[in-house]
Amino acid sequence: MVHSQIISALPSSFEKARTAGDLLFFPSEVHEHEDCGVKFEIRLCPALLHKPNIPTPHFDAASIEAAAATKKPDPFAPPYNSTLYVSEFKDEDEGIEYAILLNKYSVVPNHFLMVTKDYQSQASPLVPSDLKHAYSILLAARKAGQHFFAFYNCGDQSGASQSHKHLQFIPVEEEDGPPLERVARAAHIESEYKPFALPSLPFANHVRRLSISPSASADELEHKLASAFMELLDLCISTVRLAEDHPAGMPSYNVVLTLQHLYVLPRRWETHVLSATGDKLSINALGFAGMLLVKSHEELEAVRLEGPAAILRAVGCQSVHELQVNDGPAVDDSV
Ligand code: B4P
Repeated sequence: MVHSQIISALPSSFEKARTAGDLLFFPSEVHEHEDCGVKFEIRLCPALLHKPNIPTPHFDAASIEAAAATKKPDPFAPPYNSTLYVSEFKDEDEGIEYAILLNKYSVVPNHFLMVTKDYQSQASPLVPSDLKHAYSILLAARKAGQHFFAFYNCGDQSGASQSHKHLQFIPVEEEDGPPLERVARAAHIESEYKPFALPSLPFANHVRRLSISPSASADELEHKLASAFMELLDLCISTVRLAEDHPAGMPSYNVVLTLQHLYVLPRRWETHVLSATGDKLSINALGFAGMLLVKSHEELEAVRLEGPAAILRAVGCQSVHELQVNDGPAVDDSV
């Protein structure tokens, strides 16, 4: 019930926040570019050049403590801006409280966030309750005839700009989700119950097909999503440990969740320097879902020239899926 109320409250909340000036909407246009079998959507949004640039936070304990000491405001801690606030709820099993907030810097209408009310780190993995509620929101949207997917930018190199745990939800026009989802749906896989990789993509990608009945109980939903996530996270950690030039520290990764698939994409770097312009392009989970964001025509041309898949390979990891499938996840605990 709470999940469907979120979906039904979105349009009026969005208009109210925009009219009040608390939500900034940046118009954009989408350019398609096919690469490695993916119909990438490159969104050109020149207005974002005027958005204040939030530096990527560091997620180690010392940096978080230092940020707290400077009393830098945390936009995802209560009290919330009343026009960006949509609702809140509590997971009765885990006792975790969540708030639903509209994205203050919106490129797509009705883009919203599910944040933990208590401070949790954006470098921490998703927990079963996060996954269950995220999926339930996607399900509620589908019941209302709308299509959303969820994403999570986890860690220093993931493209996250806020250190307080937040999952994001963005609407898509097509029933078959973001561009990456169309590739996953078309994939012939060996088993519905095992992780797989999309071999046409030049970067490491770990995917699980979710065979979840819309009438599944909350417990069943939580169990299936949590075990799928743990399997993918194990593979992601194994991929990172096998990567030759991976930065030291906790692994960073992006998560994409649709009604049919869960994806974990390991990361090496947050940004890619475009060879044609020298500009730094920040990539988050949306980039791996097949939706890249550029702020000028020059950046658009530079992305087309270099190719979105090669850019994602540069900020992602090399796939070692074959090795993992043949030998089982190679986890070196000494690293
Ligand atoms: P993060 O996980 O930390 O970072 P992000 O999504 O990569 O966005 P970033 O902040 O780096 O912005 P960018 O210029 O790249 O998420 C933080 C989220 O909280 C963001 O959605 C942010 O806007 C939002 N937020 C920050 N302060 C807030 C506040 N006070 N109250 C409520 N929300 C707050 O990108 C600009 C925007 O475009 C972002 O919303 C981004 O998600 C979106 N975007 C990026 N690529 C896109 C694409 N291909 N298509 C559509 N939208 C895209």
